[in-house]
Amino acid sequence: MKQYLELCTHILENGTVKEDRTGTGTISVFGYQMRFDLQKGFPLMTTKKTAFRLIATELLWFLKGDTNLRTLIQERNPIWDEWGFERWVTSEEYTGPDMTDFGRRSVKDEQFAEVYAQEMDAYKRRVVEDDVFAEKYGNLGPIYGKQWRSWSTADGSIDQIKLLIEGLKNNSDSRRHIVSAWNPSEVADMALPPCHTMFQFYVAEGKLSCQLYQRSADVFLGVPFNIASYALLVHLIAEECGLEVGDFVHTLGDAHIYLNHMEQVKEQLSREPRALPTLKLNKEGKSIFDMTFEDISIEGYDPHPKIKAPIAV
Ligand code: THF
Repeated sequence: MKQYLELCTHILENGTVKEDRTGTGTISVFGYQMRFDLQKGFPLMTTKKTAFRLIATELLWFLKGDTNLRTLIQERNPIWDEWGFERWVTSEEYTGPDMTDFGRRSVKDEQFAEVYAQEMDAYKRRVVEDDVFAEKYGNLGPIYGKQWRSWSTADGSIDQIKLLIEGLKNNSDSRRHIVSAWNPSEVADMALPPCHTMFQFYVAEGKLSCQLYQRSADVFLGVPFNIASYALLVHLIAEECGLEVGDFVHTLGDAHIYLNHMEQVKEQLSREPRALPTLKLNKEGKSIFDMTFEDISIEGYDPHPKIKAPIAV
């Protein structure tokens, strides 16, 4: 994953320090592109241990059209917790301890971190146990799953993934194999407007390639997930369409390293990349919409140890 380490170095050498929505501060560049040949192995970070299970269960959640946190909580996937929790603690109904700015405060203040952990626990338990609560506060709004599988129109909805698969099967040379998650009329209702905003597929010589335009890229925590997630998507769609995998092209808009991730990035840059793992799919006639995590595995993954970092909310 030389490409990823080069991105980090490029930002450190050429980036501008800027304020951001979360108040954490970043160093960023605007516009960058990486390319991963998926024939050469599965692009899961080898310079830090990366939780493939979380990446795969998130992608399957998107593909099922699900936008409720309940499913992820049941799968022990915590990566969207903060965004559901934020909706709950900023609502009129919430009457517990003050959770203003919980992301940053929980890093700085140990006592607060404990109260926060308790509130988060209670929130997650309620999303799993209470249907009415889950409907209201487990729901992240019309994020990826909704836009991919049921983009609202005046007289119904559009299943972009189904159309994509049909298009690839029936008219592979088309230049319109596009899926958009950025729906301007619904952005305001989303817990977080989509970071990976649109992608395009391309077929040549029996190989399926994909390019993603990502408007905002959290380079240390998000990008390793995003690369592996789209690589997995290419494998799934290729399998469905009887194609080999080609390239994943990753185009970034605001590519930033949070200032509280600097030490972690430098640690990662000091490490030597290792051989990439391989992906195994056990599809057996299942549609990609019915696949579960048990049908997907990673072999030969031997990364350097995990590097911890706080997520900006
Ligand atoms: N918000 C921010 N600030 N960055 C993001 O990358 C991001 N996402 C999704 C939505 N909002 C975002 C959520 N994706 C982790 C990774 C990806 C996430 C959210 C969190 C994370 O904390 N990873 C840690 C721990 C994982 C583990 O438990 O093993 C890691 O070390 O990788 C971008 O799409």
